Amino acid sequence: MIKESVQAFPISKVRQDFPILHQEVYGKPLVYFDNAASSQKPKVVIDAISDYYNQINSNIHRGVHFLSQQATDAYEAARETIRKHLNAEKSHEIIYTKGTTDGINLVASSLGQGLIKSGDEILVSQLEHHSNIVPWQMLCERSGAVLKVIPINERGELIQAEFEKLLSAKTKLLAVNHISNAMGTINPIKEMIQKAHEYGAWVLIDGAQSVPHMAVDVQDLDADFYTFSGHKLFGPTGVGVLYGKEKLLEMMPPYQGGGEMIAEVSFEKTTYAGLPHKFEAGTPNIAGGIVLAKAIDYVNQIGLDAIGAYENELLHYGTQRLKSQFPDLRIIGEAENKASVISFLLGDIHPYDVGVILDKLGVAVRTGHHCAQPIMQHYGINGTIRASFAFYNTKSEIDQMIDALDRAHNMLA
Ligand code: C6P
Repeated sequence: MIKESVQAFPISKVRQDFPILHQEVYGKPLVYFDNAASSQKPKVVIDAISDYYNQINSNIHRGVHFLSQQATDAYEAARETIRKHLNAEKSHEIIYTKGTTDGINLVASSLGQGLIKSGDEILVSQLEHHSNIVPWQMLCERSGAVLKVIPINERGELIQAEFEKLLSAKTKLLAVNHISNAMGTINPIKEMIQKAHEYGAWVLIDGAQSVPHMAVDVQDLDADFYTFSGHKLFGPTGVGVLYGKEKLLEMMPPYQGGGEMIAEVSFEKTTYAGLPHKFEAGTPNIAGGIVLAKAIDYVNQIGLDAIGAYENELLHYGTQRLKSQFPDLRIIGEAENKASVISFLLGDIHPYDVGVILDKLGVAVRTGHHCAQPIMQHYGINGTIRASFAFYNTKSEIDQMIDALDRAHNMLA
């Protein structure tokens, strides 16, 4: 029996939209708590993929024929849906990518072609996913720029006083996530962007974990770049978005060369297309872009405020149940402002062993370092067990996880 939320979130109706949730694994009802890794897809999204291939599949921007026009129109209409969703000013500030990692690499690679130089400083934080560390390290190696790291406190929050100390006239870029995937910390990015701008630095926000759970307004935040992945936003894999301010994107050289991104090619000289095509070389993930807009429409129909409030309720219920059930449980990351992610350790049991038992009892969690090894180094651990909730999860599922953890604890402690 699914418990309805006290705020009357339409959970029963929502769950009907996700066919994959209604199955058993190893004879137990599936509980999917690995949403931070990749979320499940509503039927409208799944259907839209087959509609695209059944009805309008064709290459875009280059055909005069009917199907190509249809596909181009749908792809560009989807770009406009994404623009509205992020409240970007112009639709050519929306660049389609393969995902968050691709968006960050695009910016790092482009800025690395002379816009970031030896002696410049790039600020990242100890909370970052490897995708928001390694591309900057590679850029530093190539350019002679220096990487600086904003430290965290014991609750897993960025230490703002340390951040301010690191800012200087040398700071060229701040690259920080909106929400930490490993611990769920929500960072005060609006204030951080404002402070970085006081020193003339550009700011890239890794929005992989925020866009699925909260409304994002890039103009209100004044972010220079904001990037996310479709597959965490209830859309397809292999597609994502990089928002960039027009004046920066105009100034930046292309990331990759090829078809689509040119104005004219000759062996003597090639000129590049304008935005957004300058950054979209080759045939893109056309179905992915179109269907991502369907996922955005779906989420907006439910409402991101309602989603955020419901997920917050799950976070508090889950945290309270875990703490009261297991005296030897340690939560890693207890930020005051936190998204629906609980990372924890059960006594001194290895997270992997717990994950394997939970799986056999139908509960899908992620174990390990979550591609955020610097966080694990901070806490002196190798990894955690991570339960990450989405709006189709329920308190009854949390109860099923607690029962499964109880079994694991009895077997392994
Ligand atoms: N985090 C997780 O289980 P891609 O792979 O490009 O879609 O997203 C990379 C990425 C970047 N930043 C953050 C904050 C992320 O959480 C992720 C993906 C997954 O936490 C897979 S490691």
